[in-house]
This record gives sequence, structure tokens and C-alpha cells, in this order.
Amino acid sequence: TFSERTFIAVKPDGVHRGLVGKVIQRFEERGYKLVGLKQVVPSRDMTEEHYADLKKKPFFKGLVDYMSQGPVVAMVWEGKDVIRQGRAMIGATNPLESAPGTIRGQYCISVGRNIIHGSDSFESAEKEIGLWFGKAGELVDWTQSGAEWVQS
Ligand code: YYY
Ligand code: MG
Repeated sequence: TFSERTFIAVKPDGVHRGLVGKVIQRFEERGYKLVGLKQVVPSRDMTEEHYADLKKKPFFKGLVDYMSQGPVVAMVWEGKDVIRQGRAMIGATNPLESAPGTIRGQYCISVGRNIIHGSDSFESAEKEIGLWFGKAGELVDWTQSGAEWVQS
């Protein structure tokens, strides 16, 4: 729907490698609207909650170590089909399987250092936005100037 929102995060490797701007640029240029943005060092608890579905995986501890080092640049993007489109723009979980031109397909080569996170469903987007942007007032409702040129 029009007001669909997704949670996107540039992971610590992406931040260290100076890729924050590239990620923002792709979503902005596509026509999506930024409604939340902050840089954080997430706690281990928070990271474990974010990846709770993966708790039993062998890579879980390494994943939590990596993410909780921070910094993470956390964002919420809004617009038509942004959850599914965001995943397509990011590419496959394993960057070696990501199509050229996707974010992972362009900027990384290792599944353990794949630079970006994106919500994979409406339910995970709701959960992740609440987890990372829980406080009232952290998300901004605004109307883009010229929005009618992006979406009719
Ligand atoms: O949503 P996405 O990030 O594409 O993949 P998930 O299956 O949710 O896994 C989250 C995260 O875990 C992934 O981005 C890298 C890491 N990971 C890993 O290190 N090794 C794997 N075999 C699978 C995932
Ligand atoms: Mg995932």
C-alpha cells in the first residue's frame, strides 16, 4: 500500500566502508521516502532480539558479535511495495548469489559481511521498526515536495 514501511540498516561493515550514502542514494533515487534515520551501537540483547528467528543457527553468535560492534545506521523507508522492492534492491543473502547491480551484488562478497539488512515481510518490518524506533516521535510523517511526480 501507499504507506508501507520497511526497516533498512547499514551494518557495521557498511558503515566502516563508507557505504551509507550509497545505500541512502539508491532508496532516495528510486522514489522512496525516508521517515526515520539514526546511528546506533545496538546492545547484544537488542541484536539478539532483532535476529531472534536465527537463534539456533550455527552462525548466530558470530552474527551478534558482528552487528553489536556497531555502528549501525538504522532507517525506515516508506512507499509503494517498499518491503519487497527493498529486498530486491538489496539482493540475495549470500552476496555471491546476489545479482550484479543489487546492493550486495555491487558492494560485498561475504555472507558474514553483507553490509545491509532489510525486513523480509510485513510482520518483520512491523517488529523491526518497533524494536529500532520504539520511542514516540522518532519517525517523521512528511510529504515530499513533488511526490506526485513519483507516484500517481
Ligand atoms: O535477511 P537476510 O539478511 O538476507 O538473511 P537472513 O537469513 O535473515 O540472515 C541474517 C544474516 O545472517 C545474514 O544477512 C547474514 C547472516 N548469515 C550468515 O552469516 N550465514 C548464513 N549462512 C546465513 C546468514
Ligand atoms: Mg533476514
